[in-house]
Amino acid sequence: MSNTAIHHDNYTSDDIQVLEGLEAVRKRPGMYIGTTSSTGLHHLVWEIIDNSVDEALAGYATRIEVSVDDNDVVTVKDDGRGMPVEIHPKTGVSTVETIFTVLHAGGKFGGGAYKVSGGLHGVGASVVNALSEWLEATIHKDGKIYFIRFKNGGKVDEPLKEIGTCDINETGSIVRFKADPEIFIEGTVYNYQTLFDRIRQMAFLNKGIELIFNWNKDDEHAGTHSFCYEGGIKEYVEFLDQNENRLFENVLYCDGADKETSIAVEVSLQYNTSYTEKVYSFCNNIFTPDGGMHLDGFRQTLSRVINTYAKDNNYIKKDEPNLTNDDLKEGLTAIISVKHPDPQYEGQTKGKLGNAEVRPIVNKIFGDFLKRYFLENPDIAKIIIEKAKSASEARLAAQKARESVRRKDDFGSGNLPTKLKDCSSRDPSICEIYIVEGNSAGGSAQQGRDSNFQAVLPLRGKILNVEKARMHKVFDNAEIRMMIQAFGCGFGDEIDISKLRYHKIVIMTDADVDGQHISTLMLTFLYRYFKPLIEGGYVYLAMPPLYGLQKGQKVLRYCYTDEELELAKRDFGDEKYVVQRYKGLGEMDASQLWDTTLNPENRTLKRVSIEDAIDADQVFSMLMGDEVEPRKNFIIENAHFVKNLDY
Ligand code: TSJ
Repeated sequence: MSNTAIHHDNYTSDDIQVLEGLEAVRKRPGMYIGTTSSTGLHHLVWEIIDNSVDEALAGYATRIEVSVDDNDVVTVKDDGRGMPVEIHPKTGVSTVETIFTVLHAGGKFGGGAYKVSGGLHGVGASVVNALSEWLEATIHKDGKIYFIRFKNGGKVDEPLKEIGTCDINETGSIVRFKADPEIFIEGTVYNYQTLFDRIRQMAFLNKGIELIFNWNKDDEHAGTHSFCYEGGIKEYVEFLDQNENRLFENVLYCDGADKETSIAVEVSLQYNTSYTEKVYSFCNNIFTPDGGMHLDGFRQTLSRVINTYAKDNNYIKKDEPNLTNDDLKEGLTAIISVKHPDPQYEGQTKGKLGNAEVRPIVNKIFGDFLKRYFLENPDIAKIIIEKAKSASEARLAAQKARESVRRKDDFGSGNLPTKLKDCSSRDPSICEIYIVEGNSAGGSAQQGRDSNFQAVLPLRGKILNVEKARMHKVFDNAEIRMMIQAFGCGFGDEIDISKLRYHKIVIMTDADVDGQHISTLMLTFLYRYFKPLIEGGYVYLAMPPLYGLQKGQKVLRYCYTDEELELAKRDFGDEKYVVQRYKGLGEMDASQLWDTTLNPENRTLKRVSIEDAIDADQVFSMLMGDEVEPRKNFIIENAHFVKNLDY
């Protein structure tokens, strides 16, 4: 029987639909939250937070507190109006109960304002309820405190009741829930960094809202963080550029709204001395990794206004070509954030904003602002134009350099670098290339490998730090040229994965700080010039053992971590052995290297994946700073563990 039926007599078929709804969610959770992995678990938190953010965007809440307790219970609390408690005319039960038991009911109770919930990830609070072991809501409203509790995937446990009184001015909603471990295959443990990053991002994207994050666990992250940015996305750009040298002091910022469509637009931007761009677009607080109409409008306008100004002021002569979008990208950091009452997301992964009406609105709001800003700040206009002109010149020089590199090395002719010890198979799906630090390790790898499908490319010393170098410099580097030739798939914008010669690119370095530095440089290089290879999951880190338990010449056992060593020591009882610490790959002979690091039967590979472009970019510029510790952590955290990989 429908759980709503117990609250009124004449229930209709609509009410039975209610319970079926939540059961459908439990039956096919993937349909509602995409995945029941850790990502899906975190979606539950986003969904609940989004409701509070909506209340804040509507102007009624200013403070949102998110807490995670030791037992993986999440609490979200806001100081808004408090969820409506009166009987809902359609369902005959309280509106709050309806919100938690009717699929997609959330959006229908709001009034007019933009809804974050119900957007790309928004599935409604009822989905969270359906996928929770239990869920409680406490509401402060009209001087009264109300409470309702659900259990076992959304069944009413305690119907809504008044449990006390409070000051008439004290209003708000508190939702606590425990995700259902029967649904979430990877468990219900939350990731600190994931929550931290998203909560901070929400604070950047919604200026003036205070977001508090309590991590009430007994670990190294324990504590409270409060995020509140009066400058909003202006401060977001400052944050993204904290490790960069800005070209001028102020961040450009504008906002505006189109009355007719209720579309609101915010843009902030700054230029720095680097050669890469960090431009991120959002709709309704959701990152749109594939851009869309808001991003198109931004780029069109930037180009149009800058070129018009440059021609009018004789920075570009009448017969000279315009600055291109590529010229304007170098060193650009920008956020484009739009709010839309009815967003349409397009593309395979729904990562692109499709609403065509957004583009002219961005053109108008950002264009009017930028024209005026340049008139009032000609010195800044000059700095930006000169940066773009120098990018344009460098691009022409790089073009020539690329062409000469291509000719010299015969890229695309199938010629391979002499240092490459190739494999005999020509089936890329089984071929692997080990990129090995140092010549001696390269020698062991060459002898130890299975040359049917494993190629080895030894690199000498540290490859160029590509983050700080322009493209033509990058291609002057011999080690980098060898990699490009060996991969065979082109580079940059011209990558053709179907030509990639190896479906596993394995970076193999010593397990020391130097080795980690080289891995980082390699990943930066691949990230900048071979992004599709990382996105496609073709890049791995080899995991050589740290220790060997040796008896005479024989290695009894290899250990890959300190914990493993401790366990191994306990297992050995009376056996006599010495612990050998491998300082470098070169200390292992060919057969040891095969046994531990190359043989697909025994080895451990970590697949490198970049899930979030923003974080990755941040990480990469952070990595290029002087601190060793964050670099180390990156390598460890971003390499996803894949043991005995066999696909
Ligand atoms: F839905 C939910 F459970 F996910 C949830 C909603 C969770 C949390 C933590 C907060 C909220 C929420 C909902 N916070 N504030 C509101 N506001 C309303 O639902 C509300 C209140 C009053 C009126 C009104 O017209 O008087 C309208 C709305 C939408």
